[in-house]
Amino acid sequence: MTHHDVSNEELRNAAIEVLRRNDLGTMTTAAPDLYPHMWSWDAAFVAIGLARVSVPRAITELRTLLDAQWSTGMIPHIVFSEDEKRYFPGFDRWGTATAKALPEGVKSSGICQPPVHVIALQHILDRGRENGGSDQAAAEEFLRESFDGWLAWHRWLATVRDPEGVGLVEIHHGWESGFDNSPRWDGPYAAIHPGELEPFTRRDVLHVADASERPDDAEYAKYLWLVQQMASVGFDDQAVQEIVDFRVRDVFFSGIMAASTEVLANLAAELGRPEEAELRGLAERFRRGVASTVDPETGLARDYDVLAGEWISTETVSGFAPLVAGGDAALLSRQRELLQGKDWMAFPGMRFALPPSTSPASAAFRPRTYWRGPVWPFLNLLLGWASDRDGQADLVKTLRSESLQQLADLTFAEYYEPFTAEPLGSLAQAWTAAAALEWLGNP
Ligand code: 9WN
Repeated sequence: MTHHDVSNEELRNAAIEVLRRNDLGTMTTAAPDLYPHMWSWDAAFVAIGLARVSVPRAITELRTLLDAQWSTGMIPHIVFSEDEKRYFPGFDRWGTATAKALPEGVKSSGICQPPVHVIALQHILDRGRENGGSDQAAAEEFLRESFDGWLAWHRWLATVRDPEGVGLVEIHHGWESGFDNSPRWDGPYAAIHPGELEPFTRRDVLHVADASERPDDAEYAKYLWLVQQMASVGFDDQAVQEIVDFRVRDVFFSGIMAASTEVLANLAAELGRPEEAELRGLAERFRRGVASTVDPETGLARDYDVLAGEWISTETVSGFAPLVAGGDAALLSRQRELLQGKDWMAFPGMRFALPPSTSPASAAFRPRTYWRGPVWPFLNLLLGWASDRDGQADLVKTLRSESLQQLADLTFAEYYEPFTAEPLGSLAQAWTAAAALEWLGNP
């Protein structure tokens, strides 16, 4: 099936329509049915897409998210809308209402997601400056207004989540990675044996065509067990780290941390802020941390299981964290070769030359199951952004043209089967539409 009859204008209009339908006014839901709330890293990508349509609306998206920032500096992974019914676990089940750091009047989860936000802020500034006038003024005002919030967020990650300064962010739930049921986490989850769990009924499986596209029930019990553990200590950072059954240094999260902190350092420089040097140092620390995980044999970056004391070697797209982080030229060039090689973008028979979440060459590969194989469009946009930063015009061109063909089916699916391009998970997913808008550029 090809979609070459779809014009860029049709694609753009359809993507705008998806964002409009997910728009609750001051937040965009991640998807209409499956995810009726705001998700942290989705919101960053959504802001990138919105900035192509309306700079003020893009600013509103990031402002809503930042308004939910905890007093510790953490930006929560879900900001709940008033929709109580469709998503589980909702605000009540999270048990964050009594957490000391939750701001008054905010309903959020108690964990975080990768810090893509400052990269989105830079996109908003770029669009504002291209447009000039009131868009430019609003974007620059938002930078001044929000800088301290982003600074607190990055400092929280660098201290609370990397207390030893190894340059890797420690996560306490697979959900914090954004790669929920990736084979990356099979080892750490295998070691978790949930204690007594409050009863629950899943709702996510009601919103997809086939339950096998989602994590299974045993996986869900572990996800909820970790939430219950954190709630039992009031989501206190120190206490959580002491008791939680999942402690992993997440290399892809750390790669985003490195890239995003470098952008924040640039913004600090622009504002003449004294924190510039501190931020440059942090970006370098995380770039090195990411590079230090690379398996010399496979060339892929690895996560580290703190509780088991071992490296996690899987063939997932997170192995390309150095490409996001930036840094050492030799490492990056080897990684680009791998990415474009036969186990990834050039795997035989794939519908588009786009990296699947897990390599089809891996025994862990499942073509239709969530983070175990399907292609996730927002990730390709992130890889494109980093490649553009590093002057890799050819790679950007390939990622862009393949992505635009994939997205021309106009379903804006959450993820796609790599060989058939079947749209999977939720349709009308906001960050997929946003990726289309950003790839298209200005009309
Ligand atoms: C849990 C919203 C989010 C994404 C994640 C994706 C999925 C949630 C879920 O959906 O996670 O946070 O319920 O499965 O894995 O990356 O941010 O789109």
